[in-house]
Amino acid sequence: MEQLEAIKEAVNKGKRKEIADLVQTALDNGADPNVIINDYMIEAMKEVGARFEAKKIFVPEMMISALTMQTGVDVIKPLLEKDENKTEKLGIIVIGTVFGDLHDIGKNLAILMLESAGFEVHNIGENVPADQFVEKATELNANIIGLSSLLTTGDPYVKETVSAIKNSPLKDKVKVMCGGAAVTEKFSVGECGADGHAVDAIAGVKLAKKFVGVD
Ligand code: B12
Repeated sequence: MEQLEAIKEAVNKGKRKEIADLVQTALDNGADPNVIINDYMIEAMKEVGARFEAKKIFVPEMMISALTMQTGVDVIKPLLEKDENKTEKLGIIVIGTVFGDLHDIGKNLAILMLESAGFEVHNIGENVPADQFVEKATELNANIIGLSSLLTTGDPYVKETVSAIKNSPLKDKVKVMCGGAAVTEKFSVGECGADGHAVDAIAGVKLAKKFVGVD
């Protein structure tokens, strides 16, 4: 579909004024909301990241693409949001981006998908120190803590946060899952001791369901 390529192009080039109409038209023509996000918007952001790395663009352009993606996701959001009539929750999840890291798009998408799957999710924001994950999960009696990390400079904070959780009374009550472009299964589970790693938001939902014993 022509609009799907136009959506990718709009995120890539940061055409923020055009994105809402493009997404709405694609939806009206029957495009799947998950396909728009995963196969076109996220793909565009990967290309943006690669151009940034190659020094072809700089932080402002990266920011405009991010805002464009957010504007597009806002159009899709109501279609993915939880069914308010579903009263029984699968579990309580606390999610934040680790200390030093301000990236929030992936975390927010993971939250959207987890909520639409039936979890109660508490977004504790970005640049979150280790002890705040522990405090919030304790206060809310959470079943799962989700960490998002996009910067490799955040690796020590992923490690510190997982350690803080595993050295707290939450140890036997809460499962920890990690996501975001900077973390791998090997690092987050193997080196930091998290209970699981999710390559994307869909994998995050599968993992969270596994943690609470639902399939
Ligand atoms: C957009 C962007 C920005 C925006 C962020 C805007 C925002 N509101 O988030 C801005 C411009 C602010 C920015 C700033 C910086 N950025 Co930046 N950014 C990106 C970019 C292009 C896209 C990230 C993104 O949103 N992707 C789309 C989302 C949907 O994907 P995602 O985050 O991976 O999330 C998915 C999964 O990973 C998963 N997921 C994510 N989190 C979680 C959590 C859980 C619990 C679960 C289950 C799943 C999950 O689900 C999501 C959906 O499937 C990436 C490139 C890239 N390839 O990632 C660089 C990138 C991450 N940035 C980078 C850098 C270097 C920076 C800066 C340091 C630049 C600078 N010199 O200032 C600053 C750091 C600021 C800070 N302190 O955080 C580097 C990091 C390199 C590294 N190895 O560490 C990257 C990789 C670009 C590059 N190739 O060089 N950035």
